[in-house]
Amino acid sequence: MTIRTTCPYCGVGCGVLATPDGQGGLTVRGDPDHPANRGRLCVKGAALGETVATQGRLLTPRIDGVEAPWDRALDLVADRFAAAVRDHGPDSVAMYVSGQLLTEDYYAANKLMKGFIGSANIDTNSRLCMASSVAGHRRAFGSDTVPGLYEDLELADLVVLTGSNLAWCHPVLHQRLMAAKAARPDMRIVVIDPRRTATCEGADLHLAIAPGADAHLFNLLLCHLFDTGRIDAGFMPHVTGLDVALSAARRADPAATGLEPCDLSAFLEMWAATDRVVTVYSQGINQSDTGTDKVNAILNCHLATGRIGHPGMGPFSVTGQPNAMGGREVGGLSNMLACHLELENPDHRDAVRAFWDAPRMAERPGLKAVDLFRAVEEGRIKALWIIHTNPAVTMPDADRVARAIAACDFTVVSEAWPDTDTARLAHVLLPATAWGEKDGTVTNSERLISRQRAALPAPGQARPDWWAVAQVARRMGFRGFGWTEPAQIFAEHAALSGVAGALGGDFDISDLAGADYEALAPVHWPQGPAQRAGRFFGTGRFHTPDGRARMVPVMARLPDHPVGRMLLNTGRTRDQWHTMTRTGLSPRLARHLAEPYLQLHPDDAGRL
Ligand SMILES: Nc1nc2c(c(=O)[nH]1)N[C@H]1C(S)=C(S)[C@@H](COP(=O)(O)OP(=O)(O)OC[C@H]3O[C@@H](n4cnc5c(=O)[nH]c(N)nc54)[C@H](O)[C@@H]3O)O[C@H]1N2
Ligand SMILES: Nc1nc2c(c(=O)[nH]1)N[C@H]1C(S)=C(S)[C@@H](COP(=O)(O)OP(=O)(O)OC[C@H]3O[C@@H](n4cnc5c(=O)[nH]c(N)nc54)[C@H](O)[C@@H]3O)O[C@H]1N2
Ligand code: SF4
Ligand SMILES: [Mo]
Repeated sequence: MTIRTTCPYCGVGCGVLATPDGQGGLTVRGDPDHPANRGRLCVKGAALGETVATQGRLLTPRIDGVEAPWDRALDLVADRFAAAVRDHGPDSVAMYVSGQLLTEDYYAANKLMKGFIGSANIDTNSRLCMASSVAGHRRAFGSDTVPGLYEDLELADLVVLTGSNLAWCHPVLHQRLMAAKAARPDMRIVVIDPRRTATCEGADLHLAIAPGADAHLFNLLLCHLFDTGRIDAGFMPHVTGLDVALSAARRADPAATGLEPCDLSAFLEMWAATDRVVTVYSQGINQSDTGTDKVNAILNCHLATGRIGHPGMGPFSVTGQPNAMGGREVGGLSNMLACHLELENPDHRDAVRAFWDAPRMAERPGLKAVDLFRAVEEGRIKALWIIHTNPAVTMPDADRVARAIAACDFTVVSEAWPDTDTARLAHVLLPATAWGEKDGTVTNSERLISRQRAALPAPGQARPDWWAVAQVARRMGFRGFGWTEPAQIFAEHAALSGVAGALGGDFDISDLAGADYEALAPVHWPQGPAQRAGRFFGTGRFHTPDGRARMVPVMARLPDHPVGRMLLNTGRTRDQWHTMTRTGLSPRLARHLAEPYLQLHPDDAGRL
């Protein structure tokens, strides 16, 4: 039987048809009916069948390296967490989770920490990824809302990709863009990236910007828009802060961008003269000490021109992980509450407290990833639970983080494979069902909710992550974790979003609370008749207290670094997923690049 499911890798969120081959394996192909990919898959998605063998998997709980029954492992985790809370307070425990969790797993973890343990010390690897965009959106729109749809990339007359290697990192979306350009060659594509990447091959213009100079560039653009009369007077009643944003932008320095004056002015005029413009951005913008400002410099230009929330126009932060967006919906960051509600807002907290019947709500933001591992290092975190992420490799200053985890009094790691750098440091290892075996939902970059469905049985004693969280919660004596299947968690999450909607929030999927979970077809939020177009902010109504968007003054600066020092940046390779625990299993995927690589210009290499 063929199962309709969703790819577990990038935020494009492609639909996959998976058919068990009868020998424990799967054959996969793209789902022609899925709106994100219409049957396409990239090479990673196409190789999924090569990664589902259970050999080498973590199949039994382990305590200090020794196999143990679930009951003992769960009792131990619950005891140690309860003891830490009792002896040192709720802020002495922490969870570090992942944008790769399914929404149901994520919801359970967030509910346990923020409503029952009573600490917001739960952060996610999305902190390393999307957090600048979240902060930029909240500053400008008053909510963390991605305004547009994938279709906007196809409908635009100009697509600007800045800090995004879309061809490698969101391949199917890139294929859609290339197909749109082939059908409509007048469409222009500009890539802004210090490196010449594979994405540049399909572009009309590559701007090899100086690393970190994007705020200079977009501030120059804002000035150019103003100076050439492109500010949309009709949209200005919906926006505040044009004057202050503009006066900050006036200090931008064309020389700082490192661009040839003719390329720079060509870009400024192309953007200014094109109504249907989409600016796509990703880690070249987000992963920066000025990431949030870079985001707002981009948003400012779209707000000033009213180019937002209409077909073919808008800023577009593409999410990296398959459920980074779902994580934002459940409030997986330590400074967010569920359903885009605000932790600092007492009305929001009360509403969630009442809905959860929560005994001890977190009242203030918890530790963010870097601070969280600092607290671990300093011994302030007595019990730590890491789920579906490998921070000993992927946190900044990874060796220091690994040492901190190793020194923690009590560390639990939920993993599908036993030998990751983080799993090796665990006191308790809990075996998780992986893609192909588990059930739930994910939300992609364009707010499309899709089901992941199990096509294979759970191997050994592997269990879903939500189940382990709920078991520990119950053993700690908490009510409200009695779910027996993910459908119940999804229904609860959807119902809670109705509470958020009633408070004026934009994430309201409450009409899915009673949906047939088994049959749930991919569905966009926003829901509801008025919003079927699926875009936000075209009407000029924002989620700020006065309903107007905020243009944020951005003081562009460049990264602080000694002159002449070599700057390295990081990035992805086309056929591997992060620390490669799954993609590393496919021989086909290893053929793209023979070895880990460093791209260095020969002149630089020679000089160094
Ligand atoms: N194959 C594959 N695909 C993936 C992933 C994977 O592991 N493997 N991971 C997923 C995840 S979680 C994420 S977050 C996304 C990330 O998707 P991307 O952000 O597209 O990935 P990166 O490879 O980090 O590319 C960022 C680009 O920004 C450029 N850059 C660096 N500094 C600057 C700057 O200052 N300004 C500008 N304009 N550009 C700059 C880099 O040279 C690089 O080409 O990919 C997702 N897709
Ligand atoms: N140097 C450098 N560091 C980076 C980045 C960079 O560009 N450069 N990018 C950052 C970004 S954007 C991101 S998103 C992060 C990603 O960083 P991570 O999320 O830490 O990387 P992954 O390798 O995807 O780790 C996922 C882990 O989950 C395990 N796993 C797989 N399936 C399951 C399951 O169903 N349940 C459980 N419990 N576990 C499972 C996998 O075996 C793997 O160990 O890295 C960040 N760190
Ligand atoms: S583009 Fe992303 S979601 Fe689609 S098949 Fe490739 S990795 Fe999976
Ligand atoms: Mo990411």
